[in-house]
Amino acid sequence: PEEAPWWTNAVVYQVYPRSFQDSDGDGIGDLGGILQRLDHLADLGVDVLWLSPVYPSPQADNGYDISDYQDIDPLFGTLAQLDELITALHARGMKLLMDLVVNHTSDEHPWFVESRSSPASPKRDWYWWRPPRDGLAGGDPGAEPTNWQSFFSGSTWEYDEASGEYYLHLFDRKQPDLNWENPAVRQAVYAMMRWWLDRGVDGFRMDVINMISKDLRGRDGAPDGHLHDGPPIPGTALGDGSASYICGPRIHEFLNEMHREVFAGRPGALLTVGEMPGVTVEEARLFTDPARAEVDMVFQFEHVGLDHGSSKWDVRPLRMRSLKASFGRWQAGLADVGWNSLYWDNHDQPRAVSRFGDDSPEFRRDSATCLATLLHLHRGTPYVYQGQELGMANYPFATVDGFRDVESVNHFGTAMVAGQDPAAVLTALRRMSRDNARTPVQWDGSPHAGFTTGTPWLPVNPDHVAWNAAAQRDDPSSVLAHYRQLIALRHEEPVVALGDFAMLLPDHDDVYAFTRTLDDRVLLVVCNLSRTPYRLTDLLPHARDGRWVLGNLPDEDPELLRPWEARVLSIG
Ligand code: ISL
Repeated sequence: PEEAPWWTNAVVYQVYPRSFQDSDGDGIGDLGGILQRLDHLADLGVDVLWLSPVYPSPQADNGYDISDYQDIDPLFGTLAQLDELITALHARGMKLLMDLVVNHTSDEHPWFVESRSSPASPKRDWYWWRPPRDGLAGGDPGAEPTNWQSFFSGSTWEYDEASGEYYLHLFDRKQPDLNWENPAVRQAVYAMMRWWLDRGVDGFRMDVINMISKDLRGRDGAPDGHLHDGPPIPGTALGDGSASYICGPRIHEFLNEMHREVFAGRPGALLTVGEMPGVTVEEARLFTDPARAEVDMVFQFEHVGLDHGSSKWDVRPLRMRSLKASFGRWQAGLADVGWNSLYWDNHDQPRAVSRFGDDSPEFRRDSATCLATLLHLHRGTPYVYQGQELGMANYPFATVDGFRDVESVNHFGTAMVAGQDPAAVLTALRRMSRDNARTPVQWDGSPHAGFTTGTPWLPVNPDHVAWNAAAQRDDPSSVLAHYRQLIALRHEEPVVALGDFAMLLPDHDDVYAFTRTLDDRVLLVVCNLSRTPYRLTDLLPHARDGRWVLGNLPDEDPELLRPWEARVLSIG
């Protein structure tokens, strides 16, 4: 068989630069700060650093609104520092993955400024401009070309008085969507990507890349986009347009073209990961089938949607069994072709220890390490989000004024206009807001946790006094030490990277168990996702003869699986 790609035994670490480490006292993390903290990454043993956007940006969505693709925002530093980061990472055997945000630009990007300047502009067609609905005046309620709801509340269409037309923005109004139907747009993006690869970056994490192909054709291809209205969303005047832009008609063609124009034939070990909300297992098989040359792996969203009701703000209790069913399907679906990416945390999700684990003082450490073991022993490439390796938890937001994220702020505003109960909205924000993941990394127990000498842009979690990197670094029982072990295990044991996955006890409510098998090496992984102790040998008799490989609690009683205990045993 062909040699497995290098990223099958790699672990990726995500840095959200604004909250990682500040080096100049302005309260916002920067490249200088990342350069100071590379020892932390080396000590953890990660292989790749994925850097969330550092490009020039008005920061309407913390850098996911880019106004210049080929420079660094002074907020974060300079291109010279980015070059320095590439060199420093490579010297330590690590790689740099840049964030590629090309579904949309900032409205302050020169491309959009030009596009907006006139319907006759040669760049008009680089974005999605549409007239008001037949018979309605632009700007009137309901005159939007389609009824789609934006990810960040309100319509996806913003009216432009000057030209009497609307432009499309799936996210904030300051994030107009690029028109990938236009070949000149695609070539401009590919040229920019080649420029970064020539500079030495090792690949890209591609933001909402499964949304770049949109179906806005009307009957006979006429641009009367209202034919694409989506099903109504209860409680709003808007609809769900996702059928017209999630994995749209030309998505595979575009990604294959990008591969050909940017990556094919390039020397070096590159990595591409497509962020794909709403992607199905069946689509993911196509995206990650090496023979199709699209992307190496995708981020899917099924498991982080299990506690969503009608929206992410309608928080539902999470059944561990549905988590098993979901992960199990993805493991099976991408077993013979394709590849999984594995994540709990990122900058868009609440902290996993608070959401899937148990962040009470008694079980925080054990549930953080249990969840980590579960994830890292799956087949796929694990991603660690900054602070996850320290057991960082959700922030205790007291009032709505504490939130900074555009999604949270817009949601609160919209909910108030709709007459919802402010206390209930605050409760949902506390659980689900993306700002939970965006508080500064807790480096030590000092007042701003070693993150900044100034005032942090988002406050440090008060729990940093006890939960911080300095306290954990030399503690063999820490969350940090456990992550170090899991990462080393993937490097050392081919079965962790490449073994076949088989789910055990699919109907058990609390115990998540599976095997990984490669030739005659078999690992049994058992994780107790609850406060209830179980007799392990009753559940899984073959655990009795297992030899200890790794665990998150001291190896005391082989018969008993304690609350939030995780064990990896060798049974082959
Ligand atoms: O967090 C979400 C809202 O509930 C997701 O829908 C999120 O917006 C989606 O995962 C896309 O995320 C990516 O693109 C966004 C950006 O705000 C996110 O930070 C980014 O990860 C727009 O660029």
